[in-house]
Amino acid sequence: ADTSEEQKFSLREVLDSFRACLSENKEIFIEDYIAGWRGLVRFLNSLGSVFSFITKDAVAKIQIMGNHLKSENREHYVTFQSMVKYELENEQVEFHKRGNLYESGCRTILRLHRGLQWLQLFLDRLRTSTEDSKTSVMCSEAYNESLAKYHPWIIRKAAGVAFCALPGRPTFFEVMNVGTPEQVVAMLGEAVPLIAEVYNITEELYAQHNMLDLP
Ligand code: 1PX
Repeated sequence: ADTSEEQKFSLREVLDSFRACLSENKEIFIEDYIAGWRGLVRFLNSLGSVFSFITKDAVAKIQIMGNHLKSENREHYVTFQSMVKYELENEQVEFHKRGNLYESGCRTILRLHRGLQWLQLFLDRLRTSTEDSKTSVMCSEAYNESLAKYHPWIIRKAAGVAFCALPGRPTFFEVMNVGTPEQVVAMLGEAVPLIAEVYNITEELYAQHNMLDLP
């Protein structure tokens, strides 16, 4: 087979990873969750280098989690639930001030988790959009309702500039590589509730342990 074809990103793979990350008893597998994020980063990178300041931070966080998955403590980094238990019991979580536990899994996943809320809001807007809807507007609305509240002015400003570089809806749908616009909308209809479920389970877990504001 043509390798360039095999390498081609499809948003379906991302969806498959987020589906695989949910266990039967509603735990979240770190490895699949991170695989989902790797796919998202690949997608964003394929849209151009304007977005590299965004992917750089996501890549750094993916890397931190990758290190945990390979570390001698990896048996504790199977699910979010096992990670939270392990890090809390071993005082690997900072609650008040950012210190030298910068690589804690809990604070790292919290950042990605906030990004997932943006994704859920954005994909839902894409799903219900019409041909003349602007991706940049959908993207910034989703951002303002989610990640923006955690970001300082300078990052919000840079994000706003990057959003303006997003391709229009027809190109965006093509790059997703899922098929016709109707097929994209159908896939989004599956993706949004799935991502919402992963988001909600994580949110509840973090709320239970008062970890929604980790520095
Ligand atoms: C079909 C749609 C697919 C789109 C894929 C897009 C992938 C989204 C990637 C979003 C990554 C967001 C992670 C943000 C983590 C974060 O908040 N980090 C900040 C705090 O980190 P710290 O360790 O210091 O506590 C950090 O300061 C962030 C820096 C730069 C990123 C800020 C902009 C985020 C914009 C998110 C919207 C992505 C637009 C993609 C357009 C398609």
